[in-house]
Amino acid sequence: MKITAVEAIPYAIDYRKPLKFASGEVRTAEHVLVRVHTDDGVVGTADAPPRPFTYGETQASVIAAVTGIFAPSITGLSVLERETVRSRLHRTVGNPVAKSAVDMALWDALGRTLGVSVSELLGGFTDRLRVSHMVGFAPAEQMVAAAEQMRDEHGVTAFKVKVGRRPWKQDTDAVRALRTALGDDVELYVDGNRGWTPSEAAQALRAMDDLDLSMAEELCPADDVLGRRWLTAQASIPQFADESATTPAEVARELLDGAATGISIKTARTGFTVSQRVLGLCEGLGVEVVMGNQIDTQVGTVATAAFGAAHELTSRRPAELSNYLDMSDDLLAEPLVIADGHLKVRQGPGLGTDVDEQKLSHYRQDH
Ligand code: MUC
Ligand code: MG
Repeated sequence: MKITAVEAIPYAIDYRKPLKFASGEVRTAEHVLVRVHTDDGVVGTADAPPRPFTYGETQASVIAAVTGIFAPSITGLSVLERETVRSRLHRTVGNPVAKSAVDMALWDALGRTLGVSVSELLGGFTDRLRVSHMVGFAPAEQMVAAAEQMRDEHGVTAFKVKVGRRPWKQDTDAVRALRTALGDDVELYVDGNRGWTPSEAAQALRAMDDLDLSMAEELCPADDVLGRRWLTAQASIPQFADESATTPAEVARELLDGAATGISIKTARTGFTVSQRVLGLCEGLGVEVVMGNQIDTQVGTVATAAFGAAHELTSRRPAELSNYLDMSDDLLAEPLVIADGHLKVRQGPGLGTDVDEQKLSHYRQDH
């Protein structure tokens, strides 16, 4: 059960359709596959999707943190010593994506060692999640077509629409076109990725007041301290914090400041160990959560689904699990399936993230 090595393998897979949003765009998944090896011959796997525009990490910085700092500090520990691993990882500030991949690979190794699924180890609440799809920037008719395709091919009826462009009317027109085309029964919500000022966000929300949005995410930056409080105080729908709430302390600050009324949990940046702390905090404060998507591959999506399905609160809202469908290829040996608007959690042992080794050797960039 002892950790003998931690590998960080860079790879790149193109998107067929890039995802564009207010803080950036992703054309290629330039990620790092993290593998934790144990002395029993067990290998735990997780994906690290660096997002320089959100957390400052890059593929190179993830590899440097994992191999240069984290691997030496946890080698020799047992896979059961998760809290010691967490404490050692958190001696280093920042690097949330690198830390999370090590944490999730460790949980995968633990599940494989014990012969049980990670979702059951975490809580085992349900075996499937309703899926929400993120619709990126494009002309309104293309955004409508993308949503209709997801509905028709996969039965998805919940959509997060990217907003935050200037002038804001192009976004509110696109959301209106989606509501008109998809009808009243689909769930629609918006994510601004910090693109607007608080006053632009207030105007845009007023312009969409009749569109029955279920929530709005990160419309303006957390650094607009009073502006965000002002916006949240007047909003008629919950204001979710995403990239402004990446640690339990940031979550506490955003909520107690009145700057947000809901929290997006992303396993890609808080792993399983810290995501459970964020979840407990939200539950204690009586705050809703959504399982977010860090533009995840199938390996990352498996982790989000395992965590989301493990707990009651995380399985209430549709989880953002479908954007891997826009990739040209993936690493999982057995692809995920979204049907009737739901994704079933992988059965164990571990996370069930068995990687296709031929694909990995094709896409890896270190040889
Ligand atoms: C989201 O919810 O913001 C965009 C950047 C990122 O890291 O995640 C996405 C989606
Ligand atoms: Mg977001």
